[in-house]
Amino acid sequence: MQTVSGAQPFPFHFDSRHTALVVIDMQRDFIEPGGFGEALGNDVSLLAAIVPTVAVLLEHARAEGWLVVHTRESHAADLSDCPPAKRARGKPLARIGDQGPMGRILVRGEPGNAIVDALAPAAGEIVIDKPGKGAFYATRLAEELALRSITHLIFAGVTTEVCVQTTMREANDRGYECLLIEDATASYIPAFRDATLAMVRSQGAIVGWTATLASLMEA
Ligand code: TIU
Repeated sequence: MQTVSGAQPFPFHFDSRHTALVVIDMQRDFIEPGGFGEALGNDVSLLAAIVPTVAVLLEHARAEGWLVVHTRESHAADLSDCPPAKRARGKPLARIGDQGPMGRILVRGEPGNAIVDALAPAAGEIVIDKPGKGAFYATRLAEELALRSITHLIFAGVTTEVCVQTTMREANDRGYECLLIEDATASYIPAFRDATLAMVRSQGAIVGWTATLASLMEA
């Protein structure tokens, strides 16, 4: 058993054999110019800034032997898994499925849908394509975790208040103990990242814990 003493609101305990790192949506579509994130009117450099930190976390997880899960927000080429409401909303410079500089926006298999090179999944790691903001909705994630007796999830990725928070809430309702790494998550709206960190750990870890990468690595 390991303890993250510096976690908030109180120490987080976990067993490496039952722990997975879940890296949410570190895709070119959100992190590089020309993808979905920029199409929504955002400054993607805010997200690119955490790539080196997530890379250190990923190496740590691999060295510790944790299960590693990567997710990608993505849709089928025929958009059959993209609700019209999702496609219609946003501040569309371009919409999901439209042609962009990195291929069709947020469509599975297109260059822009890939995880950034620095965080590329290694052989044997789980990659979950998800049509929603949460990684449990309409995916096999719950089954993959159950098969491996995973009880604790350590989260990183983007964006904090959208796909990371949604997934963490889904996981919390399913009974997982969830820790979000503060400097390995980012938002296009930094105040929303900070608010999310505060709200997940409020009321006695109502959704879960938060900790810096340094305090995780001390554990
Ligand atoms: N727009 C935004 O902040 N996020 C998303 O659309 N998806 C994820 O968070 N991955």
